[in-house]
Amino acid sequence: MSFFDRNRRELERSGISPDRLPAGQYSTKRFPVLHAGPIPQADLSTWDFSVDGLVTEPVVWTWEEFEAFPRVKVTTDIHCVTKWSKFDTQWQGVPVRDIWDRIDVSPGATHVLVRADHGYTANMPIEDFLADGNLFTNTFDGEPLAHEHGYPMRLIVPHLYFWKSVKWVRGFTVLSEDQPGFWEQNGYHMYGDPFKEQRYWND
Ligand SMILES: Nc1nc2c(c(=O)[nH]1)N[C@H]1C(S)=C(S)[C@@H](COP(=O)(O)O)O[C@H]1N2
Ligand SMILES: [Mo]
Repeated sequence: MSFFDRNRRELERSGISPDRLPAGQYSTKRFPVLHAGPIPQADLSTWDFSVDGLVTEPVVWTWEEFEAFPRVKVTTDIHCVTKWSKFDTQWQGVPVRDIWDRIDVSPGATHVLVRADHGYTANMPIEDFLADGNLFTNTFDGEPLAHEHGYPMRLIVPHLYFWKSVKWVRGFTVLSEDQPGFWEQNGYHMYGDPFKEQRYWND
């Protein structure tokens, strides 16, 4: 039996339905660290979060302003394109939907490009950006977010491959068409549904 088959059986034995594990994935209890480039140094006194593009007026929030927004808790599974999945991860943060409700989007908007420190970006349709369970979060499993996992804030979009869950997030640009982000320019799928195994351009 292959490693993947064994892993799937172990999952079932531990009481988690294997339906939750997308094809080609294995379950891990570890939390691997993956990113391109160095870990940004966060300075909360100069940190800001900006929204631009197809909005009637660009918005910039300071750390203090963002911190004041109401938070919710989410428990969810995450799926990385490098084949690990992690079950029942816990996050606390501001729902993306609530941030969206604070901005004034112009007609014709279809997609967003989420931006991070050091120029990392990830694209997605607005509908996916606003999905239930998506948060701008600064905790993981009840602890402050570690530097390597995105401190002071990351996005989580659990229903897409984890490269869309932008660490060190600094804002987003509202677009009238889809535009590839960092990995999407480098061979990863424009959408990235783990349950359809949309890993690379031709998947
Ligand atoms: N800013 C930024 N966010 C990023 C990345 C990155 O390189 N830069 N890598 C993505 C990829 S490919 C993955 S798999 C996840 C990994 O998150 P983790 O290190 O917390 O497991 O972060 C995503 N978010
Ligand atoms: Mo990744």
